[in-house]
Amino acid sequence: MFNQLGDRLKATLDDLRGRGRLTEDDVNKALRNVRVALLEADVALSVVKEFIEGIRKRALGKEVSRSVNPGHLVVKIVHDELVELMGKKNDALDLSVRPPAVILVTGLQGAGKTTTVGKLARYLHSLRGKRILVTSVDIYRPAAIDQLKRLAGEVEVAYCDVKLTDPMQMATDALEYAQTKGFDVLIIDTAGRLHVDQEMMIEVKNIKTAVNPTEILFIVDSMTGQDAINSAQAFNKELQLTGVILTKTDGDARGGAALSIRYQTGCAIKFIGTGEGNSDLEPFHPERIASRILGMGDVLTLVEEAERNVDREGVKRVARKLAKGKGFDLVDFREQLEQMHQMGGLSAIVDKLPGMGGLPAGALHQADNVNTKRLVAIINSMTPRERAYPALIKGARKRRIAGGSGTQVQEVNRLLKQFAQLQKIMKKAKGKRGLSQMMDQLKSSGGSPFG
Ligand SMILES: Nc1nc2c(ncn2[C@@H]2O[C@H](COP(=O)(O)OP(=O)(O)OP(=O)(O)O)[C@@H](O)[C@H]2O)c(=O)[nH]1
Ligand SMILES: [Mg+2]
Repeated sequence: MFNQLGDRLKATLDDLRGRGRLTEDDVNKALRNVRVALLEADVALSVVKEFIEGIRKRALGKEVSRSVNPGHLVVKIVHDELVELMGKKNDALDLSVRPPAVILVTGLQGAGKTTTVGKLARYLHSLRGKRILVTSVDIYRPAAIDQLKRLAGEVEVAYCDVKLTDPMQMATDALEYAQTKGFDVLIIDTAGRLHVDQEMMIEVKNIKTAVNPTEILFIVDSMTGQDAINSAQAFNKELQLTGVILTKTDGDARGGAALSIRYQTGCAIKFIGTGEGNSDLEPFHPERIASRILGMGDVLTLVEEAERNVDREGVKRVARKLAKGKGFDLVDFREQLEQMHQMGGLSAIVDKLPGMGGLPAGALHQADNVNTKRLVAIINSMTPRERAYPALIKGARKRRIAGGSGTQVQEVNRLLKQFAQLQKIMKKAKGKRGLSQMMDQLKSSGGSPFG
């Protein structure tokens, strides 16, 4: 998400960053570019106008003219205003009620509701240790119930198989079951509906009345841009939503909905869906997203992901090695490959590292597309000495390794190239006094690269 916006903003702001003095003209020129970038990202004109005025006022103020590095300060102002626009801080799910807390999930057809119920169930169960019950009251699409049953199985939470009656009754039955069995959270998946379909809107309002949800979440496809905002507004009016989950952000290059939904509807984005897998769900942190847009990286999300998906000892081992000034070798690379695979690939990680925006994106995406297993097989076919000293690997050795791993010499070459790239990244990170220290530092400064 935000690739185009990020590129444009970065180009504009990089131009300002280095300047010792800023004239009103410089600021206006930069703001014109910011404006175009936001409009291209599909942010509504009214929002853009207000956003730009907010920045202009501050950028032309005393604070900036007195600053030693005015360009830098303007970047910080843009960052702050982006954070403000998206709602300041992460709005977490509020489940602090007498259990079971009920989460009602609603939205248009195909928005990603059922998938998101699976992801949420996994998130709350695996990461928050909650006892989760899910159920579907979609009686209209025959496969809908089976779809959620399968997902529940995958993420290892209970599915409540209530008698097929009407959705309100089914929701009530599921709640009763959750109460008697002592579940912490009941998540109710509903059929997709349009806000103009009165009958269907009455149905979901009835469900709401019957189960008194703690959270009413509107699931919406990020790629629908302004339409996402219009539908969120309409659903909010009928149901008084407690939050929004933006799905399919992985396919949304523009990001307009993410930027403006909060401002235009008053509803906070609580999570974003970043893929089809059950773990592709991220809490929405405006601060971090703003940093990501401006190419300042998103180390906090990376750290959290690492903590979630990765063998901690492995990370610590690499961090310790780096801290000691020891090199990053192919054995570490193999370990990293396996872990990266779990975290969505190399490009997903590099996107979030500060200052890494400039790396060749093509090469990284290519890295993702290569089957991790093949890469691991290649490394397995090396001798320990070769793993420690990859420079040894020349023609004959390459052929032997390719043969041993059932791959081609080109693939061995590619792996060595990727390894060299990563080694460079690791060196850079070490220059910043070690990855783990850098992350700790960022954590304690609240995640802002400005401290
Ligand atoms: N790439 C991507 N695909 C997603 C994401 N969330 C959902 N999908 C896909 O979107 C499609 C529809 O998802 P569902 O969860 O069935 O949508 P739904 O809202 O339950 O659909 P109905 O119940 O028919 O209204 C599926 O192919 C999902 O895999 C996401 O964050 N990223
Ligand atoms: Mg569904």
